[in-house]
Amino acid sequence: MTTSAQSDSAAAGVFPPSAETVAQAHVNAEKYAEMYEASVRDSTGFWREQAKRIDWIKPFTEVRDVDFTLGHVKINWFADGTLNVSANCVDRHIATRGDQTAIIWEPDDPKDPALHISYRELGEHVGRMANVLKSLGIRKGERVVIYLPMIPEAAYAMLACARIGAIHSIVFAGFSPDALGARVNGCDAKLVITSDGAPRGGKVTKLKDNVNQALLHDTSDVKCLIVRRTGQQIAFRSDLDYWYHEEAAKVSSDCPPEEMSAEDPLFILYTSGSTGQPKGVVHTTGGYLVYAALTHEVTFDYHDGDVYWCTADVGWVTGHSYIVYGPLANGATTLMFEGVPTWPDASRFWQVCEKHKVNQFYTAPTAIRALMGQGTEWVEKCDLSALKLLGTVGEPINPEAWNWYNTVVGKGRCPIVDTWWQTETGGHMMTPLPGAHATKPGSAQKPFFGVQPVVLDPTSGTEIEGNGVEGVLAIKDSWPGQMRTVWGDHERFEKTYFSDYKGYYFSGDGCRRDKDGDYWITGRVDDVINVSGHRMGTAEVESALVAHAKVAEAAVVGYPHDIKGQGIYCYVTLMNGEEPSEELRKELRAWVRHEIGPIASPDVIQWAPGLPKTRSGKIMRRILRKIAENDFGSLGDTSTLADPAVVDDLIANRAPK
Ligand code: 6R9
Repeated sequence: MTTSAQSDSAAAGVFPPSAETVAQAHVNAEKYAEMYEASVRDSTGFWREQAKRIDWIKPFTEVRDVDFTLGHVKINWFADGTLNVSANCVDRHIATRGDQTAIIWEPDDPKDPALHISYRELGEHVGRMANVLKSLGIRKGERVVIYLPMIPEAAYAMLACARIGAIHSIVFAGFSPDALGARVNGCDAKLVITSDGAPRGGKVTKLKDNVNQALLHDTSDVKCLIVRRTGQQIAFRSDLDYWYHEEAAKVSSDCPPEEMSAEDPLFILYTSGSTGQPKGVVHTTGGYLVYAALTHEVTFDYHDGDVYWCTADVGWVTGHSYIVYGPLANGATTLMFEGVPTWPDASRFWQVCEKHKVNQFYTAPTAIRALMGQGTEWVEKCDLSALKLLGTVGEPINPEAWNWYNTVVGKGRCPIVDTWWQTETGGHMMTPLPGAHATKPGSAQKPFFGVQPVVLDPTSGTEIEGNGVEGVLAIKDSWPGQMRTVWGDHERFEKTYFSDYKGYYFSGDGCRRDKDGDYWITGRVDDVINVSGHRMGTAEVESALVAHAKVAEAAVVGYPHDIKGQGIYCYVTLMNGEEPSEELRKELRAWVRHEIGPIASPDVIQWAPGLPKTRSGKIMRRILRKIAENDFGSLGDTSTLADPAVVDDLIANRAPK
């Protein structure tokens, strides 16, 4: 029942939590205020207490050692403590909840049976896989690339690496062989774990073939461990390839966990930035786990016995923190889904919710928008009465999609947590908490415990105080889940995040703080675009395009796209003598997909005889963005261009979207 106070607020775009939500929540408004204040006033005391939620082998004495000064950036949490992440996510639960389901696995094809893997079984799988890794010669500190579909073995592989102290680097299975190869080389991996094929939406990607192509020019001896998923034919490299099921049969499931320092790396995850090739974001052991576990419990208001489902892929940070590490550290039941929202039909998500009685559901705005376009009947025919909470992540959510999610999926009774965070932050940074905040469609609302967001003036870099202000978003102090460095390039780490605004961690996002002090993310302020919640550097797409023999120059920008949030708009200048054609457009699209992967497929390619450049040769992306957005009235000052006529030509010859 909606009270009249609630419906008045709803009309104003504010949705207070129901009395029932507040009553059951771990954190209500008073507790949030009190804990937040304590977390900022006494960061050391707060996190010393929170760190008790995980098991330490040797307790830490020092909570934090942090410096954000350019040239001296260091971030250490709980540094002299030791622990093992897999022991925390698996072993410690076996005594108390060994028979409880740890992972529900829902396969791509709904006709195939789901799996329920208990904590005890998870322990056996992880131990066995850990012993297989050891038998293949993987030692503590070495890197293992995981290139797998969304199958339980992906979680086993992550935890097996953690168990023996190997550092995993997951590459999303939708990435091309080239992108995979670059990441394998980037972290100097000794082993790639993959599968024969990856079923998704009824189609199969030949993952092992991709690995073979990726390693084709590799002169080192990268081994490959292959999980049998589809049973299809593969090209087996006899000296370097191993079937997982054969190796697993040779080892025991008993593998004692390695004692790791809190600051030993747990994983590397490559992510896009505004310049250059993707960088390897490094997360470490103790702080990351404390932060992933606490945010999972508090943001989703997870309670023992709940069934929690995050629809992300483990190839992205969301899958790391909120399918595997956070939930399993909390002894939760976490659902892993191999498929896609629209296959066999647009009710798949909701059927899975009904089938497994999902209590918390966490997805991306792009999926909501895509499903919204299919109509409400796909949702309405499913029983969603188990749902207690909905979440979104990855990009700003437009109020229309938020309202649809709220009314059609949540029936107006499930709080929506719009979680703003990044690969770099390890876990949620700003989000409403279900029992503490009245939500507003599109607002990421309030900082999580220990997070001190500031709105900076983009030019002067000074903090803009007060409410009703807008600027760029930075964070004032460290939190345990923060990334520690860029793999192999600490200087790049400092330059990317600590050089533009001295003394702060710079997020790359713009934001607004409204009159109530609630935060609204306005999108990236750098050359990163967000396509269907996937982060991509325009520079990466540009370098893929110019690698094509017929392309002389390319500039890539984002433009508003109804479903994807942002689409990829490419301005392409051809080599002298090359003629634009539809065929060439198709060829370039296929080329980029091949170079990076289908997620980078250009939406629009416009032939550009010239690009707008300053006299010093810098491409003026601001103008290209405006043209891509059809916003010709506000091109701004074009007088500094070397050849202002270029702009008229680009406007006159816009490509169809
Ligand atoms: C977790 C994740 C990070 C970028 C981030 C921002 C955008 C993420 C958002 C959001 C508005 C939200 N972003 N969550 N924008 N509202 N709730 O997505 O990590 O892939 O590294 O992307 O995504 O622009 O800077 P990642």
